[in-house]
Amino acid sequence: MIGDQKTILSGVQPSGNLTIGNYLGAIKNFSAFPAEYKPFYCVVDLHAITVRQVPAELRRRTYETLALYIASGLDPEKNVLFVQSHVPAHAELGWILDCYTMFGELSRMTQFKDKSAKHADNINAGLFTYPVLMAADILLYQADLVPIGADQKQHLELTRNIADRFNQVYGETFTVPEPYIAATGMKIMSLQEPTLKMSKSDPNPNAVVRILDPRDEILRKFKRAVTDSGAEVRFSPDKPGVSNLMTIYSCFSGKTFAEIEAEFAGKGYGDFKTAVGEVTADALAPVQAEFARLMNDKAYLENVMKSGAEQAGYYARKTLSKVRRKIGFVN
Ligand code: ATP
Ligand code: LTN
Repeated sequence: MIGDQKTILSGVQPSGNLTIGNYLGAIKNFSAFPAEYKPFYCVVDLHAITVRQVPAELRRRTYETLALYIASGLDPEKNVLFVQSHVPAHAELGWILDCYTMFGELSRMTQFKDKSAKHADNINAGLFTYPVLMAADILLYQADLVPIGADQKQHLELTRNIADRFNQVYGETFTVPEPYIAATGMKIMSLQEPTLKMSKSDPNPNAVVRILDPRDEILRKFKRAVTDSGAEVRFSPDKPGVSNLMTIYSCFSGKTFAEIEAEFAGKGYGDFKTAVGEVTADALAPVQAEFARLMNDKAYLENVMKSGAEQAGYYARKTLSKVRRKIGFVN
């Protein structure tokens, strides 16, 4: 809450080619909030370097992620779109909040455990304190609502604990945020191992459909998607593959699970997988076209970044100066 205005903040890492999991679990929902909320969406490049990045790729993906935000319906006139490292207050508040976060709390974070296992040669301190930087992102803008995929719930719970702890020591300083997790699309699973999250860093290209995949590739990946025994299109825990495809189909078509089950009653998995591919490719086509147009206009994207950083910086500095005063730093 800034003044009497409710705020929203979320972020996506520029660390890979975004998947339909990122799209359905996060970005697509960003434009669906009522106008009374002031929305902040950042490209979290500081978070991305917790894993080794190729500099030229990081730079390109930062532009791409911003372009995808806009192509997915976020109007820069109505949303503050910015790059995290352009607002130094994130790193500053991150450090301060490190001192109000316990080692034990961070040790319990499942993303840290997963990523440590995946990057065993580079378990750096930033990977460990990652969730504190995320808390800083959120608390700087006094966010009331944080749209995230289900995998980020634990980080949000930690953010709430840090905010509560700080407020208890120093008096009301931070808004304690609520997660917003969309009912469907909260967790899109891998097309090859449907019990695992679809992850943009999955080494198996067939497991992941990317927002920018060409139409024929989207169709091919869905045709190869792993399904379950039986031949019935039915949403059920013992059919993780089919249920995941139904979730994707439902998100892109707006149809309910019951409608989808009726539509494919008596038809095989083959027809169903073709339909999921088509509805996905159709839904992504306008996003891809707009993305291509934006990527040809770097100057425009840089203007958006600049204006976003100015606006975000204004609010971030306000919170940071409040925090500094409460802690006892000399201004
Ligand atoms: P990685 O898979 O490499 O760990 P990621 O895609 O999970 O990366 P982010 O780029 O930080 O990580 O994710 C951005 C947003 O997309 C987050 O809100 C996250 O919860 C959401 N998200 C990511 N994958 C999925 C998925 N499979 N289903 C739903 N939401 C997802
Ligand atoms: N940790 C998130 C990305 C992220 C984020 C945020 C999400 C960084 N800062 C602030 C919401 C709010 C991830 O890995 N998906």
